[in-house]
Amino acid sequence: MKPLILLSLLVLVPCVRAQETGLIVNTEGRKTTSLNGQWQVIVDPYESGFYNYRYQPSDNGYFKNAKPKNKSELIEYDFDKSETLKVPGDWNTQSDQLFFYEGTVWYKKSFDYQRKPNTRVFVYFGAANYFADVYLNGEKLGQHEGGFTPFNFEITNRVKDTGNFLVVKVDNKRRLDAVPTLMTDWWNYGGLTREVKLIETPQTFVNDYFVQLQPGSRNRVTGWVKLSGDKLNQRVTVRIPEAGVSRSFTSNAGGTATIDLTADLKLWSPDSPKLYEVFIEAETDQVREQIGFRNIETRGTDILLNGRPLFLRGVCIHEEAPLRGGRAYSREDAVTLLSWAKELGANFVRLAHYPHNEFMVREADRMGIMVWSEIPVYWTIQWENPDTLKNARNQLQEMITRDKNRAAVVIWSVANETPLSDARLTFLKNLITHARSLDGTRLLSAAMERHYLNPTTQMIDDPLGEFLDVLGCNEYVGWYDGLPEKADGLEWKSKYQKPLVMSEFGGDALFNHHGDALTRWTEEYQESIYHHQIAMLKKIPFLRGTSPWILTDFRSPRRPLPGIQDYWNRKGLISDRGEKKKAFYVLQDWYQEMR
Ligand code: GCB
Repeated sequence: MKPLILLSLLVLVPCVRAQETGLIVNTEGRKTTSLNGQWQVIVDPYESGFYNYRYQPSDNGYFKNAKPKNKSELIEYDFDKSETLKVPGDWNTQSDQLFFYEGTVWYKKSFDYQRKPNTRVFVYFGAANYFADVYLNGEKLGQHEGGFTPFNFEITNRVKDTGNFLVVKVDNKRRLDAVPTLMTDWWNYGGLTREVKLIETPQTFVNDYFVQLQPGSRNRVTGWVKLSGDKLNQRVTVRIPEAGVSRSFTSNAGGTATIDLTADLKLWSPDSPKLYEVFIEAETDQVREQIGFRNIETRGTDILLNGRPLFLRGVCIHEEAPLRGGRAYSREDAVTLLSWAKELGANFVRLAHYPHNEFMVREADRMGIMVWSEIPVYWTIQWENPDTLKNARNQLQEMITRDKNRAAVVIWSVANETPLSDARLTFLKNLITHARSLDGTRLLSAAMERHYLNPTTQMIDDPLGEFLDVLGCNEYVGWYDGLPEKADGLEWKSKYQKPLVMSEFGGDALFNHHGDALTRWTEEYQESIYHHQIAMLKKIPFLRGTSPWILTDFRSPRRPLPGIQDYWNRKGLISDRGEKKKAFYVLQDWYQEMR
């Protein structure tokens, strides 16, 4: 082989991908250094910081953060003289020029870091939408695909005491083969949308763990602890002091200890969201965490929490920042959104249409709100593309890895409104099997479509239903499908003896826009949809939950109607300014009745 060919082959070898050391869970419970704040950015619509003029990857791109070494040297960028953007945060709502921007933005943050001897250091990203190429001190650490899940890279041997520069190329161009694909009904907020931090760990540390009640049991806690490092064979202790538990296990040569213990526990529920302080202690590391214990299962058409049938009084939520708009990312955002859901009378939220930031699930744990969490397998994915499947599996895995110890999470959902085909069924079955192999303690669902058997009968018989624990169904009777009264004469049938969650219904209303109940976009029209829907829903014998669309108005490029939508989907029960619409109170009354 000619040296030149060999060289070009070497260049094509993919760099390390994220997660090779394993996604680190519970970052709040570890020693971290925040890299949040202002980052210097270069907007690069042609990706000239990445490709040369022949559109070949350049080895001298912006990630080098180069400076002219003398007055004659030509360098056409300068991070230090560039604008800044706040991290976490989307770029669209931080700069008017970037409002509709879809493409590449380079982010740079300089930092010093004195690593303690015998420690390891990782850089952790809560999320970057959509594709991230990450470099430290001019060298590539790796890349990550998927806009809503965390990833980390080890930098132990690369981080210097002073003068580090971390550069991230974030690209949010939509792609036909991506997850989600080209068409969505939400804003494609780009950027480092969640927190960025450094995590320092001992040489061998507790990388991940799964500590949950065994399905069907009230007192048996099972799971595993996974160590990362070179001293993998260790004694691992799980302590729950409040429950008088301290049990030790031994990790195997691969660093995994299997956990199995019994404890007298007060179970977690929305009425009593009990969380225990749990200590996971290895010989070389320890992590502390708040964990709730509860059982969620189905029997026939019932959903049982801790053995008791319940109705999921829910609402859908997008990760849209309350009041200020843009991507939500903070604990305060989570508390505001979930408090509104509570005020509505909800004991359940559907976090649409992708994994939300970790504060949402942690606050849901504290506030006693059950969660449906999903991946953006939305509308028309490339079902036959193996890379698309790999990507969806990876996003699913990262979501489950991050949130599997949250009692609040009761449902993993694998898809939203995906059109029937054999290829789609194969794809989704693969995801379901994968989810079950990672976590056998949650219910699996998907938001399916339904069809009319005749003008007054809605039928749920999507073949996917066979593989789900809970049937999810979106319907827009009264909005896309007839007028609100149409709901009155509808009967619902299902092929499956399984619980149904009506995972979406609703219609748009501009806050304070009034008219009669047949005038589109008015609060009265939306209110009327809710009245007719609730009357219809009450008659569905196998209905065990509802999550109408949606808690608050959210930005969508598909919604241009001037004076009404102005690029907002107005199906919120609450406006983008926090004002409650009439329908909010209709649902609140029903949920009050259902308690
Ligand atoms: C749906 C989608 C949701 C949309 C909603 C709408 O069925 O699942 O993402 O935003 O309808 O408002 O049309």
